Amino acid sequence: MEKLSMATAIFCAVAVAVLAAAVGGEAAVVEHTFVVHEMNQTHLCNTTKIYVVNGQLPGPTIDVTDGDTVVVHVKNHLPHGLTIHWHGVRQIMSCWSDGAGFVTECPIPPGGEHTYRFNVTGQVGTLWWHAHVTCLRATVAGALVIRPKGNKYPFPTPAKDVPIIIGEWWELDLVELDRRMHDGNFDDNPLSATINGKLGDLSNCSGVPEESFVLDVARGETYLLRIINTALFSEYYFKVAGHTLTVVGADGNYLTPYKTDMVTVAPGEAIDVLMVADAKPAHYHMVALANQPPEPDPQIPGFVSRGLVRYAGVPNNNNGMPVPTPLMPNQHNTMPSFYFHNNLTGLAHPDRHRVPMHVDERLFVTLGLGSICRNGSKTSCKRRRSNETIVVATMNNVSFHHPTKASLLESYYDGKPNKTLYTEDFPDNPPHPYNYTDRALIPPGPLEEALEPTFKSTKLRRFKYNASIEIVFQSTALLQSDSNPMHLHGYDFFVLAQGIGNFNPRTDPKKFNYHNPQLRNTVQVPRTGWAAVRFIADNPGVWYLHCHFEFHIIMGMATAFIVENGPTPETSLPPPPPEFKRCGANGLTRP
Ligand SMILES: *[C@@H]1O[C@H](CO)[C@@H](O)[C@H](O)[C@H]1NC(C)=O
Ligand SMILES: *[C@@H]1O[C@H](CO)[C@@H](O)[C@H](O)[C@H]1NC(C)=O
Ligand SMILES: *[C@@H]1O[C@H](CO)[C@@H](O)[C@H](O)[C@H]1NC(C)=O
Ligand SMILES: *[C@@H]1O[C@H](CO)[C@@H](O)[C@H](O)[C@H]1NC(C)=O
Ligand SMILES: *[C@@H]1O[C@H](CO)[C@@H](O)[C@H](O)[C@H]1NC(C)=O
Ligand SMILES: *[C@@H]1O[C@H](CO)[C@@H](O)[C@H](O)[C@H]1NC(C)=O
Ligand SMILES: *[C@@H]1O[C@H](CO)[C@@H](O)[C@H](O)[C@H]1NC(C)=O
Ligand SMILES: *[C@@H]1O[C@H](CO)[C@@H](O)[C@H](O)[C@H]1NC(C)=O
Ligand SMILES: *[C@@H]1O[C@H](CO)[C@@H](O)[C@H](O)[C@H]1NC(C)=O
Ligand SMILES: *[C@@H]1O[C@H](CO)[C@@H](O)[C@H](O)[C@H]1NC(C)=O
Ligand SMILES: *[C@@H]1O[C@H](CO)[C@@H](O)[C@H](O)[C@H]1NC(C)=O
Ligand SMILES: [Cu+2]
Repeated sequence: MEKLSMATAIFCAVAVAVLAAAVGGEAAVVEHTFVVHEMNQTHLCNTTKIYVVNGQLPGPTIDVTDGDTVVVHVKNHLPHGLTIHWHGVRQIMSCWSDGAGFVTECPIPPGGEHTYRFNVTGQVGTLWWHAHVTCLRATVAGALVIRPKGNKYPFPTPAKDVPIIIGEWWELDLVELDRRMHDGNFDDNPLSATINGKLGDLSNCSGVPEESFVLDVARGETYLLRIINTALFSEYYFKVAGHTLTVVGADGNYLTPYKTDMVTVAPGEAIDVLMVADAKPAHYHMVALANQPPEPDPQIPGFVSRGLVRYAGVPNNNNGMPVPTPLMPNQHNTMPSFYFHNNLTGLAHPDRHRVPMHVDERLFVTLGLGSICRNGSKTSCKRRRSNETIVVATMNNVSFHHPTKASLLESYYDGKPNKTLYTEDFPDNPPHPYNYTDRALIPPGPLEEALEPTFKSTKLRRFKYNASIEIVFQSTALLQSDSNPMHLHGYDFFVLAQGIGNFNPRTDPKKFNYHNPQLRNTVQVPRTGWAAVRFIADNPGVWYLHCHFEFHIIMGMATAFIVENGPTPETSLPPPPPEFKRCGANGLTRP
């Protein structure tokens, strides 16, 4: 019976685009049904239970035009609570549809459903969607493609566009993974990287290689690759042998075309590149390789997935010739990521995208790790990776305590801020300045012991409507020297500059690019470096700000911004839409 209804539901889960206006009208309503369910999949001789939408991995692509309305009916057939976040969608005046678990809504209960409804306005390019509770987003994720009105691109219209979703294959159950990470256990790793769900032929079991993602091309045609990193763990280097890539967009905004042989994509980022099939007709490998800081940082296995670009008319054996594989950087060299991101600039901005020149609120935010005592003691326990501590992550020495029974937005909106749920004292600066990028902060030290004690709490920061906000993020070397892909919900920010080492407030602002900075929803704050961003707080609501490395967000590298209402109804957050389901006593939405 249950099986039957599931099959029916999946069968019916097709996208329906209804033209809202008559012939020639522009805005459409694009409607999907997402059935989220368990499925078995076998890789590397092992059958694993995974969580997917409509039987697909990666999940279905939502394909819309700028100005459309998106309606997604999510049916939760999992034994766990679930929310879906529309990553990068500005959600102007529709914070209620953001889908961030315990931030904008409580999870949809097992067997429950929820309708998300939002407009996509003034954005074009690639965004994506993913589960925003626990680690389910490793497989509950897909692309959200936004086409320009009239299909008018600022570059030659590509023959075809192809999502390239770089992810990971986990053998461990993702809910169990989440439980272990909450408990401070970070010993689990994925088995392989994936490209569009395929592990690729560099992985095999008993000599039988895994399937590779294949991109079929015709010579002379231009392809728009929409490269999205949905991985929980790593930033990736991506290359195609024998081909140059031209970066033309990121996070739903155009960029000044930038030619390169390699793209770097951190978790949370979406990078649009053009690839012209202008090489000698043959087969070519594409490679996605995870990078990581070198020792003394803790090491994880190197993850890689290899795919194939296959020209039409070339026989399967590639005419007996070896298939060229791109030469990848050393996985421990993180500088190519810095150079890549630092080379990107925005394409001339229309008026509404003008860089704010004044600053009302200035935040300097350090990103690092710390530890809390396992036994609940505030201060006394053995530090330095002893089993008496749980390693956590911090922003300005606050480790975010995720609510588990209520949502921040509902609490704020109801106007009776429950002080036991959150406070509004997220600090604008780190409490004690120190040499943030000193390598001697990485164990075995010796400097970390005094700095690692920290606390868990739910500290938010409130902003007036229309305030101009500058944030300088500083990646530290405290306990480890990872980069941090920082993602803000509900906004795009201008990335004014980035640098290696400690931010210098006297000299570094002179490097700010006010002319054509990139507009992003995720900024890859370089390893032991900084990035400066600015935005106008013109979208009221409660917006999650967090690192998109899953282990960092679980460890507490997060906060949320409250943006107050403006003076008029048009500048104020409307009441929850009729479909919105309030949080019940058990921390799940009421039926
Ligand atoms: C997956 O496989 C397990 C073990 O064989 C089985 O019990 C379970 O019903 C399967 N799940 C699905 C969704 O097919
Ligand atoms: C989306 O746009 C339509 C048409 O402009 C408008 O009526 C509707 O209120 C908007 N919906 C949301 C959720 O903002
Ligand atoms: C298969 O995966 C499960 C976890 O899903 C793991 O416990 C088991 O050890 C794996 N078996 C092999 C042969 O790798
Ligand atoms: C299978 O994988 C192993 C270990 O990665 C590798 O040494 C071997 O060459 C692979 N075999 C095949 C047939 O690809
Ligand atoms: C742009 O990339 C090149 C090649 O990696 C690098 O040499 C150069 O320093 C980068 N430019 C900037 C401004 O970082
Ligand atoms: C926690 O452990 C430390 C050191 O072992 C001990 O000094 C402290 O009293 C304990 N605190 C609590 C609340 O149990
Ligand atoms: C910590 O490790 C020590 C020695 O390995 C062991 O005796 C002790 O029981 C452990 N404590 C906890 C809280 O796990
Ligand atoms: C405030 O929130 C806490 C934690 O969710 C809850 O235990 C408590 O009952 C709430 N208090 C009020 C007055 O709503
Ligand atoms: C901070 O640490 C770095 C790396 O260890 C070192 O090169 C630099 O001189 C230190 N800066 C200061 C101000 O001490
Ligand atoms: C964080 O705060 C704790 C408690 O005040 C302090 O011991 C620790 O040194 C601080 N760490 C940092 C990085 O500021
Ligand atoms: C927002 O701020 C700008 C610049 O300070 C000002 O010109 C504008 O009138 C403000 N808009 C609103 C709605 O407050
Ligand atoms: Cu991080």
